[in-house]
Amino acid sequence: MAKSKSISSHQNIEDLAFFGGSPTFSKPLHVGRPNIGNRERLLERINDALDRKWLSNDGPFVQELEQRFADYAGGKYCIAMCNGTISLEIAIRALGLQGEVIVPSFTFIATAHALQWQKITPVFCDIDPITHNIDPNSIEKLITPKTTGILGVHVWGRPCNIDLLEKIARKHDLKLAFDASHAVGCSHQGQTIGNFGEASIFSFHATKFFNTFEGGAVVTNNEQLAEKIRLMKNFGFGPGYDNVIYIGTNGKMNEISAAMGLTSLDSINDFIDINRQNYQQYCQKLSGIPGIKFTTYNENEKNNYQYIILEVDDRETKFTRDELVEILHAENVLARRYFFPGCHQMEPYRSYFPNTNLLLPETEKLTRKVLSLPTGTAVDINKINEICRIIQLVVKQGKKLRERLDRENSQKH
Ligand code: T4K
Repeated sequence: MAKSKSISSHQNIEDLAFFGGSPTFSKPLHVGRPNIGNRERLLERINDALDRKWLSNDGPFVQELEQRFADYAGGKYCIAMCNGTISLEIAIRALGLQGEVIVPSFTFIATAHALQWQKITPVFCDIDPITHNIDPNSIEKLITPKTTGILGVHVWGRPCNIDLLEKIARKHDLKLAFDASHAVGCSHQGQTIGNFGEASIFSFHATKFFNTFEGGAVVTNNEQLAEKIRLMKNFGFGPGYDNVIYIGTNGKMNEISAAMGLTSLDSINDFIDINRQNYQQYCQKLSGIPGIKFTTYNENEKNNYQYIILEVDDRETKFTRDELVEILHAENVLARRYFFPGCHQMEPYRSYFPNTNLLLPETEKLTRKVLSLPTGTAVDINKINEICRIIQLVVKQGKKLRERLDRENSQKH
């Protein structure tokens, strides 16, 4: 675990770096700092690949990773690819989705773009404010004769309401797939997350707790779908040489990424343990603070605890989420506003569907409240305590903070 360097404990609002005090941390604490497993083992694997002179195109490390990840994610087949976005695009295409697909707006922009890139209209659905996931009760009114599928997202690794989504998909004869980018290592009702829907798509980006530098995968129990995806990610090449049998693209994962993936898999339980300890510490320090809602994980399921998520209710705290983010940034805590402002408020969707915000009241509210704090191997218990101390201080002295912020704002104008 990283050694703590800081630390200046602020006692008063005036001590905050935002108002000219010295920052709590001398170096930035990032959200999404990559986990690096056993470096020697990684370099050994990279050396193996260099010695073999087999660097890409379904190499031995990619094959091993696919096997191990399929077991880990709980599906029969895993197709590793160069990133999560291409994995989404290829899965969507292989599933034959077209026309309109229902998807939450509260997700990373890649989920929506993967549809629009293929001229499929993402029809944005509102979320359940408790789970932050697509609200099954809002789906049916969005279904039209053009709807071909539902793409759920397991936001923060907490599973969607899979049972209800399956029911709706069956009733309306729609394909159901999941963007499981956040959900490596998670379960739903005791079953690993790769078991649900037609396919689950994972991201192994550097910012995810399990990473392959860049990378992603589709996991499915459907053999034909898996074969189609394999063709598509490799230019449509069938067996033998010069044998193109399908339209395809280049979605291949390289051997260095797979070496990182295998090394990350070796340490995945350690990564999760660290995330869990961090989560428990944050939970202990931040639960019960007025106006700050701490997002919890269901302890009866497997979780990766990779996101530490707060909601700021500015009616109680007297400061807004954005003000808190600025205050934290000044202290070198680079909190993030995932997923602000929601896909529907980003281009091209904002121009295509200018009134979608009216249909997404819960998404609109959440995108103004939510923030994500640093975790993983980048922090330790002392750093977490200091981060929480800043939050506790600004909440406790909220009235004073509001007055000072208002004073500074009025001087600026
Ligand atoms: N679906 C969902 C639900 C997703 O969350 C994502 C990706 C995807 C699909 C698409 O999967 P990929 O095609 O990416 O595999 C980041 C990631 O780039 C993105 O992968 C991720 N979601 C998203 C939630 O976060 P940004 O724009 O926030 O990245 P950036 O550059 O601001 O980095 C985030 C933080 O991480 C910074 O504080 C710096 C730190 N960082 C980043 C990198 C790359 C490091 O410390 N080291 C690094 O190597 O999107």
